[in-house]
Amino acid sequence: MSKLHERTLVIVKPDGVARGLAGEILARFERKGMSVVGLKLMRVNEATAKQHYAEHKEKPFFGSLVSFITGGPVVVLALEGQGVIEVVRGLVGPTSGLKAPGGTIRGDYALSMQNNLIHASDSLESAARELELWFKSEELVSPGQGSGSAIRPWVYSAEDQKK
Ligand code: 3AN
Repeated sequence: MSKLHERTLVIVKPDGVARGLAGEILARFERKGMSVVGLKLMRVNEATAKQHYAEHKEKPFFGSLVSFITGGPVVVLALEGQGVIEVVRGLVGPTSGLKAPGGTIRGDYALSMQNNLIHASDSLESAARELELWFKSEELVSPGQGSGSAIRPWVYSAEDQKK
């Protein structure tokens, strides 16, 4: 697949939705030049939450993590663009809102370790697994067909577009 079509999964967690920050968070990714290829507001059931956080199942905070994310609606995003997995993690910032630097989403809007507004896939493997868990294939648009297609020639150089 073209490097411009790398995809990642982002979840605006219940604290972000309840605080009315979903639009603000989405706008940051749009302004960076990324393309939205999937977007929905939904309630998460316990089974999906447990699957999503499977790597943390032995951690002491697992139960609280699952009840937190199932406790209110979330906004789920699939984003596409060059290097998006790493770039989104950079924009989101470190896990704790207390430590995340200003300028990052968590640094600007969160003051907690658990209530840190947002989840973002951390590798190609987890992005593939999480996109499949959260989106049906018909809910995602084809590569290159997401939002912002008109600005793509300005976001990417001619060299980038050959990748
Ligand atoms: P990140 O979301 O930065 O990748 P992970 O994958 O280490 O962080 O943790 C998943 C989620 O678990 C975090 N977003 C946070 O909500 C929660 N979490 C992580 N560590 C703790 C902790 N020590 N206490 C409470 N919640 C935690």
